[in-house]
Amino acid sequence: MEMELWYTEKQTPALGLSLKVKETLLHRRTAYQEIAVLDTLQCGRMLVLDGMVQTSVADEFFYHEMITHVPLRTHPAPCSVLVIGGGDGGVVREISRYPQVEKITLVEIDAGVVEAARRYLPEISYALDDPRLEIVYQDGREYIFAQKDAFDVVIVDSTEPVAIAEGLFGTPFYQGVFHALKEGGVLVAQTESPLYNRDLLRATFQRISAIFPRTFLYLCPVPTYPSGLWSFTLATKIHSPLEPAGDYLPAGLRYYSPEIHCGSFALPPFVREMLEMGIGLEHHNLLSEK
Ligand code: AG3
Repeated sequence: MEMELWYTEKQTPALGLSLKVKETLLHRRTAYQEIAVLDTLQCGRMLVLDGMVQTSVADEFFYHEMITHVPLRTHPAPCSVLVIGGGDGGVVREISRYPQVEKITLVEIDAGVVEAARRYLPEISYALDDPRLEIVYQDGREYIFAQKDAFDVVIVDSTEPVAIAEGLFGTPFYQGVFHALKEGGVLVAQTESPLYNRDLLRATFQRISAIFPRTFLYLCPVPTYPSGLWSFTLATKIHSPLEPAGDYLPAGLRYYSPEIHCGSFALPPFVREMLEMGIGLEHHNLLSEK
């Protein structure tokens, strides 16, 4: 009789996501974190960092398309793009679809994530071979402070704000990003679940909107992430994502479309209220433009 193996991420102390596992392809500890790649029956290969599901072959496209195409099409002419975190290569793959992008920089703290993705997740990581890409193995927080006026778009594809990623959710880091961005620059950061991470989401939105002239929140589903509903905070120096300026739309996308782009900024009342509670009505225009 075959033994059944299941992996459970405890998304809250009282709720878990369980997947039946065919095979554990990798399980190792690096200097930074515990890395696992599991082959699951439901979602195919899945990357798990410190016990938290980062991406699966079955549903990575929701997150990777939305964290990339929304900012890249908000900027009228993205040439130089920085990704912080993102060692699995999913965001780099989406950026590499744009012919006008000349330079992609990936700043990942843990070379172990890049190695794992190259070896076990080729459909997510293949663009790590794009000749326009430079990979820097460094803490994104240290890296950003040395950059001035260098990028059109910065994408923060981090893990949860614990341990190594904590510094990527603080005011000094976002100030660094502001200075690293060129004049028409756009920042996007993954900001967790609006259901399970309310305080973090509110605090992060508040920090970013205290630095950038314009700050927006958008949502998309990610079936394997806690609560299944995910948020992204997008901030700009000039442009509005509600009127996307980019005229290039990559072919073959599976979740992103121009209609989804605009629709994703429509916030359910419980999310709007949550943010308004934190930022006070004087900054409320940031949420209600148009
Ligand atoms: N980064 C955000 C993953 C957060 C998931 N949280 C969790 N499972 N508790 C994803 C990186 C993908 N490139």
